[in-house]
Amino acid sequence: MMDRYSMPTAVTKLNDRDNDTLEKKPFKHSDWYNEGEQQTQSDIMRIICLGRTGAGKSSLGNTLLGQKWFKSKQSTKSVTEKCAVGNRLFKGIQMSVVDTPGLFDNKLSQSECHKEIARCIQTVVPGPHAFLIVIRCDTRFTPEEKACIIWIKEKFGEKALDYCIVVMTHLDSVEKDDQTIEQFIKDGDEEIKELITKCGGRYCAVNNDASAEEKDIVLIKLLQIISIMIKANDGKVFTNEMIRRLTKALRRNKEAHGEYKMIEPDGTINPLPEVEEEVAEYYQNHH
Ligand SMILES: Nc1nc2c(ncn2[C@@H]2O[C@H](COP(=O)(O)OP(=O)(O)O)[C@@H](O)[C@H]2O)c(=O)[nH]1
Ligand SMILES: [Mg+2]
Repeated sequence: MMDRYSMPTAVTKLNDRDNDTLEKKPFKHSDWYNEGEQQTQSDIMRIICLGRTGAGKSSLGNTLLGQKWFKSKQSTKSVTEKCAVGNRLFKGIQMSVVDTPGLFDNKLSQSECHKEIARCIQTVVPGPHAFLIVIRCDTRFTPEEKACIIWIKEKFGEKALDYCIVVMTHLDSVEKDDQTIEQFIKDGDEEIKELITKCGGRYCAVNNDASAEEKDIVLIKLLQIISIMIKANDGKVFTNEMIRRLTKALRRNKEAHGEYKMIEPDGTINPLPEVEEEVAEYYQNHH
């Protein structure tokens, strides 16, 4: 019988390439944008980490940024956590990474959740290039994680799945058992396969405790998956009615009050009340 789960060739090819080749391939902005285009604000690669508390979002964010930028915690007891932003210039690519609180935990009220969405999305206008769905490969899938596709569809719409990549943290625990991630997925939970399949077969695995060199290799793989995904999305960032409304609210605010400092040097976000209201209103009308 054929395996229910099969990876698209693009991803398989990436896995087959050896790391030497990956390291030697320089990254150019033209991988994402047309040759000759000047780098502007909109050339920033915007990535959002989503997942439950304890999934490894902040650690993954730090792996991507190459430094301990976001606070990461041992305890899964969530203190009020907020979205935050970090940046890195990596192999010619200016990245902006947004860390989020556990939006899949069902611990936040609807209005708190929508506030966090507003806070997160206003830092990635005109839209993100990628949503990373962060899960762990050392613990069982939680019911909230199983429902994450429904959550994403509900909050961002079906099209958002074209921009999702599953990132599995705690790869060290799989490797400790002398397994590869491919074996782990193949032999593992049907629901993880389903999640990966719903995300177009796009996934990668990371040990956030690995050496800086190993982590940069994972980042290169991830950037290649994002690159392939962007091409499949005709070079377009993810947008929807909510993001368009939020973008307009930001513009109106700028016209009325001038430039405002949305992101502090430490990565914390100053939310704009008008944007929060716009997003809250959008969700009221769409539920
Ligand atoms: N061994 C190992 N520990 C990890 C890995 N990723 C995250 N952690 C740990 O898992 C815990 C939760 O991670 P954190 O990034 O704070 O999760 P978040 O709540 O999703 O932001 C922390 O103690 C991290 O140090 C990994 O790949 N391997
Ligand atoms: Mg965190």
